[in-house]
Amino acid sequence: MLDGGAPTASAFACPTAIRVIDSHTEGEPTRVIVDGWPQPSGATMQERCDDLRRNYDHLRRAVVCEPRGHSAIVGALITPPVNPDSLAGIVFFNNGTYLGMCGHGLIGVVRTMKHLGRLSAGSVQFDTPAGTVFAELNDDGSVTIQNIPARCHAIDVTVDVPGIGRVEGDVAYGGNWFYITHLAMPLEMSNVAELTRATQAIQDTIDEQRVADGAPIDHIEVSGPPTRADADAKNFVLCSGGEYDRSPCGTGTSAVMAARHARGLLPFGQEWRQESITGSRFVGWLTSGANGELVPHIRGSAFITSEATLRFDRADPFQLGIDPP
Ligand code: PYC
Repeated sequence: MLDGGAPTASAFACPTAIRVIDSHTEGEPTRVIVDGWPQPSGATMQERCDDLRRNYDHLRRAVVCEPRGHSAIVGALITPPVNPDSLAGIVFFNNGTYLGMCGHGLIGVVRTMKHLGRLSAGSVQFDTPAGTVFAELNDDGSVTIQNIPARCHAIDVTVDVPGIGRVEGDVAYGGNWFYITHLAMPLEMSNVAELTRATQAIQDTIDEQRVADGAPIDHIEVSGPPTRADADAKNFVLCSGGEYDRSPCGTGTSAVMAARHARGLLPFGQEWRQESITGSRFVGWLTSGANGELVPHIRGSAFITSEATLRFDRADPFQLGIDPP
């Protein structure tokens, strides 16, 4: 049931069927859980996320990892809202962990809810572990989201990465934590394996050292010149599960805008056109919150790709997914 309800299965049991709707947002997949997953407990979205991590993590793996999923899928569990004005709560997760917020995923959820007849044009509010976010379905089918406030934590942070050398970058928060850097490598699909290796080496080094006062960086974003004439920059984003984002990354675009604002390069209201490694694009801009916060807005499009019932056969040795390498 999309809008929640009482737990229907005990922890560590796997339901025999979970219904999902898949979409992609600018190339990056989202799998919305429609039915069959027991609701987590908790009065806040963070408590619900903690409960999922403690008691239902096997379902995260079963739903997004092989053989029923793949490493690029971001799952979205819809819960009842925690704020009376919200339509629903959402907990996002990937092949490795849970996400505070997910920009492409929120656009996918909105498109999925429209597909289910649960949402029409106009602004709607959702609760996430990172905070309350807003989304609007536009007349042309695109979706504009208003993220939680972003902030730049530190600029020009150097990291000495074994095998790569010294890299320099900014640390910013956009619903997830990003280290935003530039590398002398082409941002092309043919170079994804090399980019993945380099960004994973940066993430591993950051994990080992107390970089930027120990900011909990879990995404590495490489920024470079755009390929498209209608973009300002192109990126490659390594996500917290070790997979790269096919979209321009909504939380990453939010973090980049905060870093550029801190450098005096992006005034409020000016568009930032972010191209992804796959050539797709988000258009973002910042507005000022009531207390001067940097409020990111991101526009992009999602498309439904399938409606499916995932089956979990008790005799299946891979009922709970294959362990990632
Ligand atoms: O769009 O924010 C995003 C995102 C995070 C991880 C994958 N996509």
